[in-house]
Amino acid sequence: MQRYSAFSLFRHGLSGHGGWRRAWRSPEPQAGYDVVVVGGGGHGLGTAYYLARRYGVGRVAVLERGWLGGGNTGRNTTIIRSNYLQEESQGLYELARGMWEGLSQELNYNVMFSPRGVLNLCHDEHELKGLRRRVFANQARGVRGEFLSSDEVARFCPPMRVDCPRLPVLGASLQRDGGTARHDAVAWGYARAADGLGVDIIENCTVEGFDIQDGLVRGVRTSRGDIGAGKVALVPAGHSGVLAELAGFRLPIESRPLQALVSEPVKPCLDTVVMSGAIHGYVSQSDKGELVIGGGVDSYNGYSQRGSPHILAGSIGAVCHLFPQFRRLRMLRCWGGVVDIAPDASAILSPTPVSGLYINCGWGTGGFKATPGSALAFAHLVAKGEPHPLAASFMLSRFSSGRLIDEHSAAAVAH
Ligand code: FAD
Ligand code: PYC
Repeated sequence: MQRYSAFSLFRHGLSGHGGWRRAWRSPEPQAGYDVVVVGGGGHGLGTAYYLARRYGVGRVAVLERGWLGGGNTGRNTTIIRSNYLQEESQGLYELARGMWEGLSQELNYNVMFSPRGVLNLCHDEHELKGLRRRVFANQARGVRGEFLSSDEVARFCPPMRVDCPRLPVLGASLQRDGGTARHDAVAWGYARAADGLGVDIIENCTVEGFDIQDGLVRGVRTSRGDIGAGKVALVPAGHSGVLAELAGFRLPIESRPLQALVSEPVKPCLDTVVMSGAIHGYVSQSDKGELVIGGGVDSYNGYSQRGSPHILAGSIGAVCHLFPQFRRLRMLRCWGGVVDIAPDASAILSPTPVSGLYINCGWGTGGFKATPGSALAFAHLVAKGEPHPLAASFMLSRFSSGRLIDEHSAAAVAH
């Protein structure tokens, strides 16, 4: 891999920047691999990277039906935090949050991790109690979090109106080491580093079926031909149910559109992330100056990468309530992604009823923050055939044992 540094930037500058190599190759699919990863989002590319880097798996391919990061990885609003309620989630999300701190160095690619703090607001007494409980649960297990009174919120985030008569801000949880990162860079950084370790990244390659013999997966059928595989690792987010059906089993997953939008760019005016689950709105400011705004999921299942206009209108209304000065901004663009939601709002990293076939899904509205931890834990499961210690509770078996990991209260956006 051609390393990026201030020196290499200077050296290439002397020759007009004509000498840079492509960040990753575009290889033709080989006849077979030790592991085929399906899905070229952050989680799939990260899985391939850790399989090669940490677990020494030799022949790995990532198959992506479109372009890298064109799924939810490139459509999300980039919020990173680990302030979940349940112990199992705190372990996995905090593993990921810690990994963000060194990810740019590990990948030699700037993922622009910005720990600018994440505020979760509460607007009534009931919510306040729930949020305090979550802060205590976080503090008890070493996840950094604190509770701010209404006055403290006003001092921490001066542009926000905390005394709005209809929706007063009674307080907020604050995770100071949460923040944002650049979503595309995460996909590109993992792709480049994985490619440097010999992983074949194959775009425009849709998996259309599986070769399963006597309950054991032997390969995948794709739009670019059949590819043999010792193991297959599915990481298709909103299309998890579609791939499970092709492999002959069902998942407890609903796929729903989730939308976001950005304003025209303005000068720096908001230096933290503000979220309110109760009024279905959240906002942060990107490095380009755009306000990044999102809201709740659509109320019906679907695969459309656009959503219902009234959901967006509601989110904009909520944000303008908290920040009346944003009312005058023009909105630049909006989009949607298809998110994969499990009944307990927690992820699934698991073997499947087909031997050699593994699945990583269910991250729903909140999987971007988990990308490095999820990818590492999934690579562990696929390479060793046994769960990573921090992900052992996230198997499919929890839906028959009843040991659910209920995170509805900690999901950032209302389901
Ligand atoms: P994806 O990036 O969706 O990758 C899956 C890939 O699989 C896709 O590229 C798809 O093309 C490919 N694929 C599917 N079927 C096939 C097939 N048959 N063959 C080959 N390839 C296939 N999370 C947060 O933590 N913070 C946030 O602020 C946040 N905001 C969000 C805002 C929005 C609007 C959306 C939509 C999501 C948000 N999320 C957020 C959730 C987050 O984006 C996802 O949980 C996460 O990005 C999932 O990553 P992934 O790599 O698993 O999926
Ligand atoms: O999970 O923190 C989150 C999140 C924020 C916006 C969408 N998801």
